[in-house]
Amino acid sequence: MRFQPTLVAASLAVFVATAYAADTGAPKLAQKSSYKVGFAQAENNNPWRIAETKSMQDIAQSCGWQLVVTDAGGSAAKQVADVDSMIAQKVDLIVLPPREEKPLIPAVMKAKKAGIPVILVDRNVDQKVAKAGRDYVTFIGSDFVDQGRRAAEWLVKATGGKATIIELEGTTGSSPANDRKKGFDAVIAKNPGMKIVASQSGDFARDKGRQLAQSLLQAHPNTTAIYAHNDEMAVGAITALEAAGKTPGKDVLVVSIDGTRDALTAIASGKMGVTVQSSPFFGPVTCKVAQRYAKGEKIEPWVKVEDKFYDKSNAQASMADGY
Ligand code: GYE
Repeated sequence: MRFQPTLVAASLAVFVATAYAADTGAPKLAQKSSYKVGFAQAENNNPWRIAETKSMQDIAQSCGWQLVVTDAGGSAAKQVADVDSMIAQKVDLIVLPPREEKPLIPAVMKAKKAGIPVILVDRNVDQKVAKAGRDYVTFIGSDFVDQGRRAAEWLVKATGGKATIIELEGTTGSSPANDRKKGFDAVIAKNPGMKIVASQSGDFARDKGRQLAQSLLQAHPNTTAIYAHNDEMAVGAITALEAAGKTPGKDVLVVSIDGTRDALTAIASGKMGVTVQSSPFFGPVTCKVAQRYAKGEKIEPWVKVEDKFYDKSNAQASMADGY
């Protein structure tokens, strides 16, 4: 038989059309007075995650949720297994902060197949593969690209456009690490006097951030600024700077993202420059979105969380925002 490109194209079009016609979108949520809700936390090893888990637990009762919380302990594979067990328990709704963008997609798809709606909170999945409205309800979270941009814009001003920068990246393959890098690096690239001399992952963890900063400072002793993708690594970097005999805030400026109490304290005392807020308090907004969804409302694909900015002028007064 001769190869017939038009026939191939036509049958492909029919196949694609059928696949989409059969797809009725993210599973619905019934209107009930009580729901079994699974919250599959990625890890609970830092103040941000602990505050997020607590926010879910705090809202559970008033939202009519019987909450099942799991802790993947920093393993995407364990998080997939946790979602699996929630599906087996037939929860009504799964609230998921996907540790990494790609590995959690099969879990989202499996829940969809089982007829269980998934709301993504705090981190997103790869948008080229899974889509809000079609595969999961929505993504509730911050604009990470913008966070990185805001941190960089402050640094440009504070240094007069001249800096030798070390970047401490978050968890490899996670949406906040990817996007916080994108936003920051784009602003720096426009400033010829600013150079990122090293950029590596410290996994969003304080001690890994400290160790990484220590070795990068040895390799680049002329560093004048450190950009950490979260406050825990920034606090680790401050410890590394002090151990290296440098004065954080004077010899080396530190900028970061989150708004933890330790970061606000470091800003107030001059050891840290600024932090862009990234709120972990997802309980109330997730409850509202779930209620709207159960009513049959169309949910926007991205429920954006607005973030504040903390610097020397407001860090002390904002201490109550910290966690
Ligand atoms: O910045 C970090 C946490 O996913 C937005 O993850 C979140 C980030 C947050 O471990 O501290």
